Amino acid sequence: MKVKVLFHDRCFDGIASAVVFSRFYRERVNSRAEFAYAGLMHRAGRIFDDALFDGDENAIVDFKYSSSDRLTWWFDHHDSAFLSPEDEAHFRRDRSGKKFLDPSYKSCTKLVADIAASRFGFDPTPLEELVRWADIIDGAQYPNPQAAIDLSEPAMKVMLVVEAGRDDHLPERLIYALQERTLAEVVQEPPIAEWIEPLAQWHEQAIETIRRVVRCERGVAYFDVSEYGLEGYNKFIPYYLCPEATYSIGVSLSPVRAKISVGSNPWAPRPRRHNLARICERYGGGGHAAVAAISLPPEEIEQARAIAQEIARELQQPE
Ligand SMILES: [Mn+2]
Repeated sequence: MKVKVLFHDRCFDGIASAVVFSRFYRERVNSRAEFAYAGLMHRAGRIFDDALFDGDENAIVDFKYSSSDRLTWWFDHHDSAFLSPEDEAHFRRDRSGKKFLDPSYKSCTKLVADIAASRFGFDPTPLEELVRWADIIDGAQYPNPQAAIDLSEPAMKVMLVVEAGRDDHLPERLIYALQERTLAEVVQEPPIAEWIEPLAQWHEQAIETIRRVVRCERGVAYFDVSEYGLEGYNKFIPYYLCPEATYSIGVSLSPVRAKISVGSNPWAPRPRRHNLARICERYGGGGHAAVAAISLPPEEIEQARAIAQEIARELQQPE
């Protein structure tokens, strides 16, 4: 009996959702299930390949819906949860009682924990700390930008490793470890413990790189790090550098995508006035009202820059 769990990759909430789902499934559905994991990333073009759904049960957590009839469980909290109106209609018709969307949740991890508890009798108490941190991290509930880029807390070290780590087996390793042990224990275990110091130095360099290129103009922090090969950086760095900004727009480039990241500053003196998911959907992207993104093929980096500048003009305050 194999359960395939597909999760939002390079994302603390994606990993934590997979942890909670797996433990729930083992405890309340089938204790002899064997798990396999695969991360999903937003990219230009086709996201789901039917080969991904190769379990006896197939679950997606913290990521877009698929209308594949092989998909048996789905949990998401994104505003942009569907790739097409047909997918949305497919979800609305579903009567399995195993597919859930609630964009009012700050984290998908808490959505999985709450539904597993209320509908399936799961006890999420042992995972309370993980659920609480997923809500803080995905919901940007830090007291200030300094706290959002500080690495003292074990959860913040795990977030750094998840977002910036480069080992292919890392997400799976973390998903198994966090089902059994606390965040503080997991960051002291090899090989994760050895990755933290070099990644912490890389994080400091990322702050310096963004400091060099960021322009803070009329409420928008704009930065293009595509020439620096910088990706997986902490998305709160722009607000640490430009505390007055209401919005941030970043352009980055990796071998698989040119990415435009659009975010809003949780501590901004002037509140957010736009739904960023809706803006990004116009360009084929999506996300949440407060943070969203667009992915293009890497060779379309010039187009990505043009879109980023167009969105910057739309979000800037009038002079
Ligand atoms: Mn999430």
